[in-house]
Amino acid sequence: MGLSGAVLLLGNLHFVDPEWAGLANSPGVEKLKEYRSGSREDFIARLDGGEYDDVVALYRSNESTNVTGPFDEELVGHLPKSLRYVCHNGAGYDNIDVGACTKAALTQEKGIQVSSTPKAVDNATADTAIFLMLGALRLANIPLTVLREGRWGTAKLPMARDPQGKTLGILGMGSIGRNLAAKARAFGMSVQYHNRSRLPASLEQEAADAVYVDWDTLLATSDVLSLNLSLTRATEHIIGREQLARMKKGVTIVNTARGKLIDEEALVEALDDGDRIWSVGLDVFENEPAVHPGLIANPRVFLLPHIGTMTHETRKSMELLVIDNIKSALAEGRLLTRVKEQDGMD
Ligand SMILES: *[C@@H]1O[C@H](CO)[C@@H](O)[C@H](O)[C@H]1NC(C)=O
Ligand SMILES: *[C@@H]1O[C@H](CO)[C@@H](O)[C@H](O)[C@H]1NC(C)=O
Ligand SMILES: *[C@@H]1O[C@H](CO)[C@@H](O)[C@H](O)[C@H]1NC(C)=O
Ligand SMILES: *[C@@H]1O[C@H](CO)[C@@H](O)[C@H](O)[C@H]1NC(C)=O
Ligand SMILES: CC(=O)N[C@H]1CO[C@H](CO)[C@@H](O)[C@@H]1O
Repeated sequence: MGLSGAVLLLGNLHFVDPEWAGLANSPGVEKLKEYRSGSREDFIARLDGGEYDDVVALYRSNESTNVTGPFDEELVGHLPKSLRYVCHNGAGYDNIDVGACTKAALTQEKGIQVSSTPKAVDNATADTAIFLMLGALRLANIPLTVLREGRWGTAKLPMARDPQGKTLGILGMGSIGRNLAAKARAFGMSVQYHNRSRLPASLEQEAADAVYVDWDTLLATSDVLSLNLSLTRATEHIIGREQLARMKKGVTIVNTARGKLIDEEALVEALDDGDRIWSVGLDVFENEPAVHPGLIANPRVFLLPHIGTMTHETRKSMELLVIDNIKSALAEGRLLTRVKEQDGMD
């Protein structure tokens, strides 16, 4: 059961302007409207003035936070009664108050459903984890710096490590973790994982037959530990002083998920304490874009400025997935990738 009405673009598009224009011919789409730039005050005034009273679905670019401010309870309170779907571009949606959208059921006829773009980020994020893992095992920061500083030939280069024969431990076995597991196999690694619940056999197969182990075993026996779990109150600083102390001597730690999963102060201390940690590879930080000076100062740390999904192909796939969510919502009354907090909502 589809529905019809206008679709509103909030913020900018980078790759899919033609597909956005093409949406006008899609079932249920009566009109395309755009609010690419402006301010929160202006946008709210237009909402209150009835300019968007025919809008049933909204394309929300991640950078639209920059235009309208956060998609919080206040903003949700001004949305038109006609609005049923918010299709967000981003795997993370911490800048949307999903609870307020769900609760809008009290004022809206049926509440507002929200979609994000998981899956589309899997390959790029897993690739980044592999890149960081190899970079960290190779202590790549040291030779890269030596070359650029013109010290090749005079500086001493360290002997590094291969991934072959090592054990990769993955914490949080979602679809990114499973993608990473399959890729790690190609480097001759054995893969183990820990998740709050063990995966069903079919998903373990997708994860290249990764072996389920308990938390202690994961910490004590992984040569490389990669984090791929969501940040919640329960997982903040899941890697702290105590966990670092329980890790295998000479471990390499990789994080492409969220910076706050690691207590950065404790990590810097552990890095500075002899050879307990071989190396670290990070794409995310506790207080981005600030990076702990102890990490910058340590040559065994391989750093990236949160570029996990920053490729043409992946950013385009993400934008296309937002368009596909809108199409499916209007034609069939169903989002393709609704956020898990709204499981069971209808
Ligand atoms: C999305 O926007 C938030 C700020 O609202 C920013 O912190 C985050 O890095 C952005 N993510 C992407 C993938 O651009
Ligand atoms: C939005 O971000 C752009 C750069 O990405 C910046 O030039 C502009 O000033 C920002 N606008 C607002 C309203 O913060
Ligand atoms: C990741 O890449 C593989 C190989 O190209 C492809 O088959 C797969 O569909 C991609 N995964 C996702 C979730 O897009
Ligand atoms: C991992 O554990 C979490 C929490 O129990 C669960 O929500 C998630 O579905 C698990 N992952 C898989 C793929 O089973
Ligand atoms: C923080 C982060 O990137 N977590 C992701 C790990 O993988 C699961 C499953 O793909 C995602 O749901 C999380 O967002």
